[in-house]
Amino acid sequence: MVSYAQPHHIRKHPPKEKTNVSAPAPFGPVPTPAQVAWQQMELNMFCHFGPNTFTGLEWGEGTEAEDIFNPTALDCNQWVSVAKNAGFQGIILTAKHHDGFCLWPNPMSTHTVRESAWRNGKGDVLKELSEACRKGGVKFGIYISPWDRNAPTYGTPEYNKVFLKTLQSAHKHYGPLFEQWFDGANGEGPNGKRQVYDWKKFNAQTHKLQPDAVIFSDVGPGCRWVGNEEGTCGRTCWSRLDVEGREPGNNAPSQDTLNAGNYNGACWIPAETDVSIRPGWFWRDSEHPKSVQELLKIYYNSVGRNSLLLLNVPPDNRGLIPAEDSLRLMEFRAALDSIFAKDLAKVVTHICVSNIRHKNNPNDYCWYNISTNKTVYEKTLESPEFSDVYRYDPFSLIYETYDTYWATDDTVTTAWAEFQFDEPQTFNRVMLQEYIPLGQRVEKFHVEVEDENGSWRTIAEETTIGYKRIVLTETVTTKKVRVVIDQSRACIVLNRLGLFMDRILEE
Ligand code: FUL
Repeated sequence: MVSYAQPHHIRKHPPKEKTNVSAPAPFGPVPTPAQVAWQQMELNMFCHFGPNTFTGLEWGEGTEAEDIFNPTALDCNQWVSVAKNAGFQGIILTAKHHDGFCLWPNPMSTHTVRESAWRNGKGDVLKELSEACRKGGVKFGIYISPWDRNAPTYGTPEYNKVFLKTLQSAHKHYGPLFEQWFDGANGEGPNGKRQVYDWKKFNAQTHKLQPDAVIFSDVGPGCRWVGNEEGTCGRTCWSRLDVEGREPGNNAPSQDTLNAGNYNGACWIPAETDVSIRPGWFWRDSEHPKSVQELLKIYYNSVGRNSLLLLNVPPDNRGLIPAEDSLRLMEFRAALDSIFAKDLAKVVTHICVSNIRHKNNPNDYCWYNISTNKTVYEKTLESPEFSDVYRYDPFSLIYETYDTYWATDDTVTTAWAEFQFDEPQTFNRVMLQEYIPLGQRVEKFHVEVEDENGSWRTIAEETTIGYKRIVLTETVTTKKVRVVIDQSRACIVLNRLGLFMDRILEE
């Protein structure tokens, strides 16, 4: 066996730009830095908690006595430690659900923790959780439902002012927030009327008070609902959406559109997949968490399809994440680690690509042609030039540094990258990432492997990649794998290619 150093040991830092090759121009709408940071979180925890935790309802009436809310052992540090150990980057809490009950002493309401018996009306869940998150290094976000079945002004123009002040009271005291979650539900209030929401003002004030908070709703503007609550993002998923003339709720794009995005959508509004670990959003004694297998499927169908997974883990009536959920999350984490901790692509010995962005680079110093009829560039780990730096190096595909990528010439929208190994590798997951700060480009690709007889076989054909795509394949053992980008809407800009073996959901 040939011994070689693993490339990520050789080059710890992102390559510096050594040539004067210009970077690819952005294609279409692109994410803001806050949207990129949000997407990189990948896995967040949702906490539905409030009067429903004590009544067993999914949608409270708004008439529940405040005293119903009385967790006996609330400990937000426990929520944070469960979240951290499970690998969640952020927590989003239902600060106010449709029943109107506020988990903080909102001055605009008389239906809050302040009016409850819990801690003699001195408790504040938003304060405790935001502090626990800060201490634990987990980002904090809130869900504040515009629909309010308790607010007396609901259904009148006055309510929009009350709601703006409600937002303000939460945004001013418990930030920084990484996400503001707006539900589109728009039912009747206590007087039987529906509200005409002033979304423009809700969003503008949120941006002003919490500039880094990505705003979730059916239509963004920061991120969008994935169109279902089953944990399934579209197999084709564009992070682009047309929202002109649209609003959350009844006037939202169709659920299919939310699931797949719009091919030519004018705005960058990536999909967020919200789903509960249990059948309901709120805790109930009679319900139990999903299996690790189900959670893994959800992970592949969300994070693995260019979406972020917001997994709801509801605290119980003690104010704690139940042991069975936290155990399940630890099993889920162990499963993810068993699959993704070892990236087989990193033991690659040769990477060949059909094109590399190199025009204006007169020396073309570390690549040479290995094919007569195609322009193919190759660099091996043994080659002395390996430590040379090159900005659009296909070896960027195996480095975890986010801002380095393999890119093709501007006119090249079909290309392939071939990975060769000294020893056969066995895998069934192919992970790809586009460098989304420059937009989303790929619309068709496939994966091929070479068998022992030297013939190539296609093991997967897919459409979009986006921030992250994990392709599920049969289990293959091979010394050569090729990712072929069949169609891209502009030159190809890929920053990761990983190969993994999943022995838990082997299909
Ligand atoms: C829905 C709400 O109506 C549910 O109660 C839950 O909060 C879910 C996350 O969003 O639209």
